[in-house]
Amino acid sequence: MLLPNILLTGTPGVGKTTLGKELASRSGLKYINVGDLAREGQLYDGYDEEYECPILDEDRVVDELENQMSEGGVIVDYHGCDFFPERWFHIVFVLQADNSVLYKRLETRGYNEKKLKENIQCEIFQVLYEEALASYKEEIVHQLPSNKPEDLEDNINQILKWIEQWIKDHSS
Ligand code: DAT
Repeated sequence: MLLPNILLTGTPGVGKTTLGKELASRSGLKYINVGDLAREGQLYDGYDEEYECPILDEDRVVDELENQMSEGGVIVDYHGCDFFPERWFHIVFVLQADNSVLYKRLETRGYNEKKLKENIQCEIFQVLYEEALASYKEEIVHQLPSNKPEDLEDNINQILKWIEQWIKDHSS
């Protein structure tokens, strides 16, 4: 059976992991968190002194994922989307949260003032939405609100329906 690949992107803290894991458990698709994958495989290319974090080796991440992505049925979660091959994804969701909601979530994570400010600005300027529109066909890019538990439930139901329809359309 053919299965679609789904990209979940958006500013850190918008709820990609929460949605991705729940969606995977309810759909049977496989969930991949690119941050975790990079950490486990040490897929890094240097260290960013200013942001005090390792720099992702995007080419190695793509190589690492290629086989699974060609098989299909993968949900990918990452706060960036311009380095994945466009052909990988059948649909792209950009999660969005209100500033005050996102601020609280990132504060709880213990982000420092600079990191907090930059991530909030990233959300205000819709950086990830613009990046998604520049990287994928406009008609497959969708914004999803991700402020409250009801949003999570709505998003899951909506995506499950989309998956079901995609499978129907691609069987035969
Ligand atoms: P991300 O993977 O985008 O960094 P996350 O899934 O770790 O984000 O979520 C960050 C926090 O927000 C976490 O404590 C769970 C909470 N959260 C996520 N989606 C939510 C929603 N729709 N309603 C309420 N809280 C949510």
